Amino acid sequence: MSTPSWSPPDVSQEGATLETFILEGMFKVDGATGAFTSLLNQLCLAAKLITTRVRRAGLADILGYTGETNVQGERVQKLDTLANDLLIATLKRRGHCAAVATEELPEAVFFPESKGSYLVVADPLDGSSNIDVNISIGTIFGIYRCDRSQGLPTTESFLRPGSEMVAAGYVIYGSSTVLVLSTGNGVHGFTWDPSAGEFFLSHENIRCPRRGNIYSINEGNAQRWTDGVRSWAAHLKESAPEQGLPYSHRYVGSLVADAHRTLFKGGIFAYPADLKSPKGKLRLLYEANPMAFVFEAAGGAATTGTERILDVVPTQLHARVPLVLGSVEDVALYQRLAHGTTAP
Ligand code: AHM
Ligand code: MG
Repeated sequence: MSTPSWSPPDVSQEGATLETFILEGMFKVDGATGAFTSLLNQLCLAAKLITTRVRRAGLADILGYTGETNVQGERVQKLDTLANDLLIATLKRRGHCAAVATEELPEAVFFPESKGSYLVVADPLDGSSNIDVNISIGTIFGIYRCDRSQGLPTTESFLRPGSEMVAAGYVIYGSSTVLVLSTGNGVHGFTWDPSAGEFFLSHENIRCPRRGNIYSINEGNAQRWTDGVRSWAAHLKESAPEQGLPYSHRYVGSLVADAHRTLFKGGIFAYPADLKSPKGKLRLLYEANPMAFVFEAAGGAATTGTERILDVVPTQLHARVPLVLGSVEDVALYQRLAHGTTAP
């Protein structure tokens, strides 16, 4: 069975903050203007501000609901709103971000005064239902380039496949806060040091094992699954040690937490379409695409079951999609048993 395959940073990387890492990456690109670096730094600042609020949530009276309902029909938690506002305010500064679309808002937010050529998509606080009970939550983000020769971006500017992203990542507010980032070339993890007020490189070149032994799915939905998904889940519970079965089951109910574990330990996370959510539950732009980008860059895979997530062309900002991601062999097995396909 595969074991986690990242190595600790080598001595030369000790003391590398996220900002240093991003800046040194920029120096390697001929003609880089610094705009992308500056935008990543703003996202890093948003992560710092949100983690500070999350860590103080119980003390600062910002747990609980606002009394409003968001565009997804879900009750809005106070921290959801705070994280959304912080992210947008941070991205508005410096002028590199032309527009941002988030899970919390019905429409994208445009910055007409910006000359920037990047679009950001984000789930500012994923796993909201876990906020009040001290379970890991997170922020998920993706970045696209935006062609300003056509003038200001529009909502349609966001309706592009995830394969066009130039960077994506997430922040997990867990037992420590870790920011995982990919600009397409490798995936790196940075751990928040509250005493220094910095993210330090802690997981260089993360690789998702080719196969794992954990499956992650909301088993309470089993009666709503298709026969294919049920057969796949039943297979993973068979007693066949020679085939590495049965798998263990783990399900936090925060995508960032379930995906983060899957990225490091391997195995599979699945939120398939079911009778209650015929198009899947998770959002293509804010959750599925950034995670798929990270998993592919780490040597893993992400699929709807029949199509590569990063190839799906969104028809609307808040489109939902079935999401299955993890180790390449586990994802391939899912596609075969649940959908009878080997694609992609
Ligand atoms: P959220 O973005 O409103 O927090 O909802 C998304 C969450 C994911 O983090 C998680 O994977 C999923 O919803 C859990 O759903 P369920 O409770 O149906 O298992
Ligand atoms: Mg979410």
